[in-house]
Amino acid sequence: PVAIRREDYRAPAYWIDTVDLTFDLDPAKTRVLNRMRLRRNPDVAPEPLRLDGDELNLARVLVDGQGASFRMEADQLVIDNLPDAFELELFTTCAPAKNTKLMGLFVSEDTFFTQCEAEGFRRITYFLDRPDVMASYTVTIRAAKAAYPVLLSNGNLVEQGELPEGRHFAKWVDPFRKPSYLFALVAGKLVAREQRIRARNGREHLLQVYVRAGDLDKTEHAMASLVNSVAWDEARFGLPLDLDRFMIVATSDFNMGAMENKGLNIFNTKYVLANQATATDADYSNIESVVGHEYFHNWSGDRVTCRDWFQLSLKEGLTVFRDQEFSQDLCAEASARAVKRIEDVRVLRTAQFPEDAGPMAHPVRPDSYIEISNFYTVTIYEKGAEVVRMMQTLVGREGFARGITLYFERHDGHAVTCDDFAQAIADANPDSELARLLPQFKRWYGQAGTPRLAAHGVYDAVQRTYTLSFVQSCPPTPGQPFKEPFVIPVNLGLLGPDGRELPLQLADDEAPGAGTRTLVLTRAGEQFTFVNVDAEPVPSILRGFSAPVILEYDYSDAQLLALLAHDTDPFNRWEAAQRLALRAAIQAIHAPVVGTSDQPLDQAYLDAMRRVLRDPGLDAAFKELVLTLPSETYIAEQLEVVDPQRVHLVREAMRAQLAAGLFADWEQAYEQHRETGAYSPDPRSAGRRALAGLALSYLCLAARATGDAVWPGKTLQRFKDAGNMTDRFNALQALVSSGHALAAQALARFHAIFKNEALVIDKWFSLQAGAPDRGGDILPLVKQLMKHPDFSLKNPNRARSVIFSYCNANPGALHRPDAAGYVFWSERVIELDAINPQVAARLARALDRWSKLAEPYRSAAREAIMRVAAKPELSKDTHEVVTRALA
Ligand code: HT7
Ligand code: ZN
Repeated sequence: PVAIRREDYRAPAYWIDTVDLTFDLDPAKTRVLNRMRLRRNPDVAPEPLRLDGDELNLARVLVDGQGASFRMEADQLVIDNLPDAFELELFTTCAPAKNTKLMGLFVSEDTFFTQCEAEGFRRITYFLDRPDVMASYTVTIRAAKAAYPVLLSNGNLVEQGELPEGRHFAKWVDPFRKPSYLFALVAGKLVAREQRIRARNGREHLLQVYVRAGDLDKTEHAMASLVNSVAWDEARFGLPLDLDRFMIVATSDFNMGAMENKGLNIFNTKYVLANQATATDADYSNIESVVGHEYFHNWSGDRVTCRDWFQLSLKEGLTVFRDQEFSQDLCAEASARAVKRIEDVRVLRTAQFPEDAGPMAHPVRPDSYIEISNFYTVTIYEKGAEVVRMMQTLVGREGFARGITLYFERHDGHAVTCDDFAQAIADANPDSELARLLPQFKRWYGQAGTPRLAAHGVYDAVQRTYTLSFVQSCPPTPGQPFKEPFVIPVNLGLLGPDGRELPLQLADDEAPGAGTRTLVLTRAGEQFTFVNVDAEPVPSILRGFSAPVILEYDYSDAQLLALLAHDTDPFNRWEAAQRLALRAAIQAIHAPVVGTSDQPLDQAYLDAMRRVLRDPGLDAAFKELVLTLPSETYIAEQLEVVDPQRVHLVREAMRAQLAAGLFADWEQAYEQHRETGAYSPDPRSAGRRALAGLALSYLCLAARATGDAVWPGKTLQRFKDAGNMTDRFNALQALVSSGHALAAQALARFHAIFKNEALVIDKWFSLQAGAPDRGGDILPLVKQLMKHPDFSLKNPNRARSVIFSYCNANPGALHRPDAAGYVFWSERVIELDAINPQVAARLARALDRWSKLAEPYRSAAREAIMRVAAKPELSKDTHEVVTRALA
C-alpha cells in the first residue's frame, strides 16, 4: 500500500457540476445509472480523467451519448481525449447484501443504507471521490414498494409515484452543492417521529427521526436533542437550519457513531434510541451530544467542508468543540458544566494522550496516511477540539463567535483548510494574542505529541513576590524528532493559606486582578513574578484544563488537599484528588511486594474522600467523579515500564480500601441519593444516580471481603425493582464487578427481560467481557460469550460489546502472563479483517502501547502483532496499524 502525502495535494483536473443518479435497488444486484456534467479545470495542466471505483461492475461508458474508449488502472476508470465540457454516463452494478464492510451501499435488517465518508461513494459509482469536488445532486430511487416503502435521499422530495410490477420511485433534489462523501440514500420499512419547528428567522422546518416500527417509543429524546441543537446553533453562533426538511435515520449496523450527510443524517441506533427502561443516563447524554454533533456539521462540515482529508480536523475538531459547548450550555447549573468539562478531559487523557505517545501519533493535521479511515482518531476529534478551545481562550467567547461568523461568511460553499479557519478567527480579532502569535499557534496543527509543562513556584517572603517558572518540552513522535515551543494558554489562580483566592498582580500591572488569569506561554522556558503576595500561595495551574498538556508540578500532599478542599475551579479540585490517588498508585506499584491486601491509600486521602462525600455544598455528580479512581490505562500511562497485572492489583487494592474505609459513608450516600421519584435524565438527577451506583458497587465490594450478605441482597432487590435502566444496570454492575455469586442470576434475568432489545443485550455482553479479572477468569468467559446464539461478528456493535470490551477496555484481563489474551486478540483481528477492515483496524489498536510493557508481556505482544502483520491479504486499514506498531 502507498502513503498519500499532504504536500502532494493538487487541485482536481476536472470539476463535476451536476450528478443525476438513478438507483434500481436490489440487495443482490443494484443497478446505478450515473449521468454527470463535467468540465476541465482551467487552472490545471490537461490530463486524463481518472475516476475512483471500488468493487463495482462496469457495464457502460458514454461520453456525450456516444460509446467511449476507456481503460482501467488499478481501481480507477481512466478516459483520455475528453472535450473541455461534456456529459458522462456510467452504468454500474454492485451487491449491497454482500457488503460486510458497511461502506458504500449496504443492507442492514432488510433496509438499504449508505456510508460514503471518507471514500465510500466510489463503491456506488465511479467518481472524483474527493471532498473538494462539489456538485449538485438529483437522485431517483426505484424499488419494490412492499419491501421498501420509504425512499430517502438528500434535500427535497420533488416527485414520487408508482412503477409497473409493484415498484415505485422517489426523486430527490439537494439544493446545496456537496462533496460525494455527504451523499446518502435510505430505503426500507421505516416509521418516523415528526416535529415541525419555526426558527427564529420565521422559517418552518420539518424534523423527522426514522426508525424501525417497534422503536418509535424510543425517539423522543433524539427529537428533543435535535430541536435543542437547531435552537442552540442559531442562538450561540447565528447559524440557522438551511433546509425545509432535516432527517435522521437509525441503523443497527454501522461502523461509527453517526454520519452528517446533508439533510439525511444516518445514525447508529445506539445514538438515537432511548427510553428509561432500556437506556442509561450515559446513553441519554451521548445521544444529546451525537445528535448535536451531526446537526452542527450542517455548517461546520457541510456548508464549509475540507479541501482534502488531511484537513479532517477542520470539521471534526471544530464540531466536537461545538457539541461540547452545546452540552455545557444546556446545563442549568455551573457545577454541571464543570462536570461535563471533567468528563471531556478524562476522555482526552485516557484515550488521546496514549495515542499521542504511541506508534499512531500524528498531528491534528496529519502529513500522510495509507488508509484515511484510520485517521478518524481521538487526536483529530478530541485534541482538535482542544485546539479550537484554546483559540476561544485567546480571543474570548465573543471574539470567537465573531471569528466563526467571519469563517462562514468567507468560505460558505467551499472546501478549505485548517489554516483558513485559524486565519478567520485571528482576522476577526486583530488585537488578540491569537492574531499576534498565529504562526506559532498553528504548531498545534503541525506537531504531534503531548507537550509537557514543568512548573515551579518560589515565594520570597521579604519581597512579597511569588515567581512561577515554566519549562515546556514535547517528546519525539514518529517522523518528528524535534519540536518547537507551542503557544500554551495557562489559566492560573493562587490560593492563600486560608484557601481563599489571592489577587493576581504581575510587576507591570497597574492594579491587581481578581480570580483566574490567562498566562500565554510561548517560549521553552519563562517566568512570571507576582507582586504584593502576602503569604506563600498554592498555585492552581491550568484551570479548566486550558491546554492539552501534561502539567508537572511538585505539589506536596498538603497542597493537593488544600486545592481539593478550597479551589474555586472545580476542574482543579477534581484534578487534586486524581493526583493524590495517582501518586498512591504509583508508589504502591513501585513498592517491592504487592498483593490485594496491600493498602496503597493513606488515611489523609481516605479522610479527604470522606469530607467530599459528606460535603453538602458539592453536587452528587462531582462527588462521583472525585471518588472514581484513575483508570488502569491512565495509571499505566504515567509509568515508564508497565506491568499490567501489577497495575490491576494495585487499583483493585485501592478500590477495596475505599470500599471498606468509607463503608458507613457509602451506606449513607446510597440512602441519600437513591432515586425514588419519576425518571428524568437531567444532569442533577443523573448525578444522584451515578453516586448511588458508585456507592452500591463499593458496598458490594466491601461485602465480598467480609462475607456480608446484606448489601448484595439489597442490590439484587434494587436490580429487580429499578424503575429505569440506569439504576438497574448500576445494580447489576455492582454485583458483577464485585464478583458476587448473585451476579449469575441477575445476569440471567437481565437477558431474559431484554432479549429483544439489541442495544441492551450489547450492554449485557459488554459488562461481562469488561468485568474485573480474578485469576484469569475473563478470557474463558469471553470465548464462551462468542458462542452465545446472540453473538455475531458481523454486527459492529455486538463485536465491540464483546471483543473490544475485553481487548480495548479490560487491560487487567487482556495482559495475561500466558499470552493467551494476545493470541485471542490476533485471531480476532484477522477474522474481523476479512469481514470489516475498519472495525478490525480499530481492534488492532488495542496493542499500540506494547513497547511500554514489562516482560514477558512485551515480547508476547510483539509476537502477536507480528503474526497479524505476516498475514497475507491483510486490508490496508489493518496493515497500516500493525506495521506502524512494529516500526
Ligand atoms: N463524519 C463522520 C465520520 C464517519 C465515518 C468515517 C469512516 C467510516 C465510517 C464513518 N461513519 C461516520 C462521523 C462524525 O464525525 O460525525
Ligand atoms: Zn463529526
